[in-house]
Amino acid sequence: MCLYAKAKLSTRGGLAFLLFVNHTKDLNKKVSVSAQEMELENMKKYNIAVVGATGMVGRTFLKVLEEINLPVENYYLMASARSAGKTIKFMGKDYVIEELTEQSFDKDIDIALFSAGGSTSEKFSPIAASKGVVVIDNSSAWRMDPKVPLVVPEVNPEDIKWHNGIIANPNCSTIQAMVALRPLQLAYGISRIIYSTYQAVSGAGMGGYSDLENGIKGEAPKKFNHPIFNNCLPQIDVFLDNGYTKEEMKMVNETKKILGDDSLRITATTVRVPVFDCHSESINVELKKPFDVEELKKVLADAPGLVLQDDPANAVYPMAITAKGKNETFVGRIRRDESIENGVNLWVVADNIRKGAATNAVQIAQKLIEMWENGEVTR
Ligand code: NAP
Ligand code: 3JM
Repeated sequence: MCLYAKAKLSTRGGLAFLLFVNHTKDLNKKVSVSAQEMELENMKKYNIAVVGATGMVGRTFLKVLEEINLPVENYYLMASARSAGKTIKFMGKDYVIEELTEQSFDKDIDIALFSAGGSTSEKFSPIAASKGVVVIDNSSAWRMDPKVPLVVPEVNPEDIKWHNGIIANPNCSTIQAMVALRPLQLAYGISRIIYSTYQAVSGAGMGGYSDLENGIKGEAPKKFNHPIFNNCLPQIDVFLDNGYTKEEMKMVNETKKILGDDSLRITATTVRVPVFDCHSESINVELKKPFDVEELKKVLADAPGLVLQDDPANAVYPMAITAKGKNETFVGRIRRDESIENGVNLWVVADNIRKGAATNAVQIAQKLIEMWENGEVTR
């Protein structure tokens, strides 16, 4: 099922690696090959900017980029004036942080990975796009724009093809749900979804992290409205007129757009819990067709980017502490919902800053480069 394989010489340790992009579980697998198989000279290299490089997501972008080995000539790391001039170690070098300005994209940049908040993205993404840069944006600013594809590479990679300079990365809670739900949609059809989330403080950036760290020491919160230590906050993002939070409506609307089905009935309750990393979600799904639980588990076990951890007898199920640092999404506690016809319950966990943000965006970049190389998308 490999869609594309490209030679890439890694400078680290003088070893040669194949950059191997596919839609199996080994999305980012590196395969060692001999130097003779390399066609490095012929390979185009790209320039990538990381906007918001000093933040929680931005720093993870850098880690994932170090691991994935894209064909890159130059990286540019950008943040606000507060960080300009500071250095960050990346790819074994010291990079100086540049201030993001209207002139930042006047140089030859192919892809910009944005994670600098909604208003920064609203202002600077169109400027970058107007200069030929493809923006992969982590904020909610563009996600529901009909001209902007909203992409999870395991689910709807073909949507990348109709981009107009901006590709949106979904909300962290939506991404991991999509990886688990798409295989069920394909196998059985989905009519209704009930999301209940248990979200880590890292989803609220450096400020969220500090609130839990300082809260443990008895200090008052700065980022959240209430203490998060020893507490659960049934509010993520602001409240809307319908009584839902913006985070809840992001899950509802983004799910419909990614799964391509406006008729889906969806409700969500999103909760911040005193966990540093990884979001956990209880997902109740009403399927359109009858199913056998063991067959459904097999469907999930075979799905791209998803790992089945479901052995209740041995207390095996996905957990935040075991998902931390991983690029995959984990699913378990799979059981029939006996209160409705064709209902099933899932417990889905992923590293919200990796698959929920940085990993997903870098995978979009990887897929875009593959499409450029294959001629499926023109530069
Ligand atoms: P964070 O830790 O607070 O970092 C914010 C980053 O944005 C910092 O690098 C900051 O630079 C930069 N920034 C802020 N204002 C800027 C400006 N005017 N110009 C340039 N850079 C600016 O937050 P985070 O957790 O990394 O999240 C960043 C954004 O990513 C969020 O606001 C959200 O939109 C998005 N996000 C998405 C997901 C997802 O689910 N896909 C998850 C989490 C976050 P300084 O260090 O210079 O201040
Ligand atoms: C996750 O600009 C902001 O206030 C960003 C708020 C934010 C978002 C968002 O709406 O872009 C913080 C954390 C997200 C997100 O992924 O939707």
